[in-house]
Amino acid sequence: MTTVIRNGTIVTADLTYKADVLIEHGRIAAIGQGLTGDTTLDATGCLVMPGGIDPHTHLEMPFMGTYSADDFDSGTRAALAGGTTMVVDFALPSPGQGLLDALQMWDNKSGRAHCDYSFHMAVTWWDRQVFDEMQAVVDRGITSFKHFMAYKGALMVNDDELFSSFRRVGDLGGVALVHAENGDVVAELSARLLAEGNTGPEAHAYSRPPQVEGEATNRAIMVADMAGVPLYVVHVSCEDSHEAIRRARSQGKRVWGEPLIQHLTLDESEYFNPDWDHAARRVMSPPFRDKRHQDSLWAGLQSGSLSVVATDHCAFTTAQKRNGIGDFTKIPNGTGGLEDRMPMLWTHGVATGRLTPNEFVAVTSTNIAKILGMYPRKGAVLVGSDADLVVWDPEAEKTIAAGSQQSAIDYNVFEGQRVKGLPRYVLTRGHVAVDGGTLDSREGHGEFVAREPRGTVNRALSAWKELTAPRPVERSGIPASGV
Ligand code: DUC
Ligand code: ZN
Ligand code: ZN
Ligand code: ZN
Repeated sequence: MTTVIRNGTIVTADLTYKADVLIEHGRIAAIGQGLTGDTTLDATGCLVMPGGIDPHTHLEMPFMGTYSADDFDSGTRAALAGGTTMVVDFALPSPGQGLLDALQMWDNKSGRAHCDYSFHMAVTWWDRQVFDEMQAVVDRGITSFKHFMAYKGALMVNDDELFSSFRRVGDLGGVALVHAENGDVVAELSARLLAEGNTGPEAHAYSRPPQVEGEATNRAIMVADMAGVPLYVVHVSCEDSHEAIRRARSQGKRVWGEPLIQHLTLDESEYFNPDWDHAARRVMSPPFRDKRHQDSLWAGLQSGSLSVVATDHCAFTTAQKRNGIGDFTKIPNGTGGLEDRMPMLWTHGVATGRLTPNEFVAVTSTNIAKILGMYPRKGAVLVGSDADLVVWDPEAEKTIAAGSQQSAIDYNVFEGQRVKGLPRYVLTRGHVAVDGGTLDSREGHGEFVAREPRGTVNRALSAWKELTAPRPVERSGIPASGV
């Protein structure tokens, strides 16, 4: 059985041209003029692009006393409905739990996936066992390791652990990921705010000002430089963090920044909504910022100093959010966005002229496929690539509404937003999962994507050289004690 996508315009990260795409056995078999197949999908007036890759999701994750509400079933349905054909989730060992043990848990959950997926491995504690197991994790095709510099007492690692783990990731040819917020300062600010009677969701934003993110991002960059490891900074929300990334990149360091669609389009005024539920539903870390920071993020995407747009999809129901009534530190942190990332970025990025369609493909798919070592199997429209494709109708419109979403939660942070630019067809390894507004995907269709290490040859860091023990200095005489 072959499928052909006819009469469309192919848009990749670097090319725009008219051609048909022939698909066979889940892969792109030919690209050219006048192709025919057993099934024809009409792409007249549409753009044929690599399916979106969301490298930052938390599906069915145990967190803050509960589990995130979207699992690999509803989460990957949401992804496909919005034009995203692959997610990268975080396998998260609880403190003391082995990496391979945690990986087994994520293997079990991900059997329900409707689209392809991969994992990042989180390093949430450090000892010899973790060090040893990291090799086996890389051998499984998981080459990116996440570190939390916040969530003190739970997921946070200290600088000594960060440095040790970064060195190990560098030696294994992997990439280090960081959630960059100064967890000690956040804990202190949170306790002070609560003690002063600030218990509402707006206090969440005050407990995590841009400075905590800027400081931690700078620190992570310097530690990565000393450790000799490429660094990917997740959910860059503010100029303070972006500025550190810009500077590092201008110095030749391999550092990438990932803004979220939420931070690009929603701002901190959401936390001052008089409706407690409205504000709490938008509590995530880092919090939404003001216009100045949003402008910085858009500028970063335009100039290339920021590389990827993700969601950090970590959805909680209103009932789960209400656990934090009377204490903002108990509101589960997280928002959804998987289904809306591509239409929202098209609407606010491409339709406004801030991004070209090629840049849209780069930041939603191709760049992360390269960073994570799965290009051109993913993130490309090339003969031999997986047929993970989106046929994008730039004229189609809808109003975002929780009532018609795939996500399992009872609201949507983008509720009521009008978007222009939607998928007409979405293909996951050649299977048509979205046809018009209709989702027809299959639980269990998704496969794990093993990834390649980046290698250790060009770590391309400014100051880094192998840290070898210095030759002991020869001295004559031994100083008297106390001198
Ligand atoms: N931030 C969130 O808002 N949720 C999940 C984890 C994180 O870092
Ligand atoms: Zn995070
Ligand atoms: Zn996250
Ligand atoms: Zn299949």
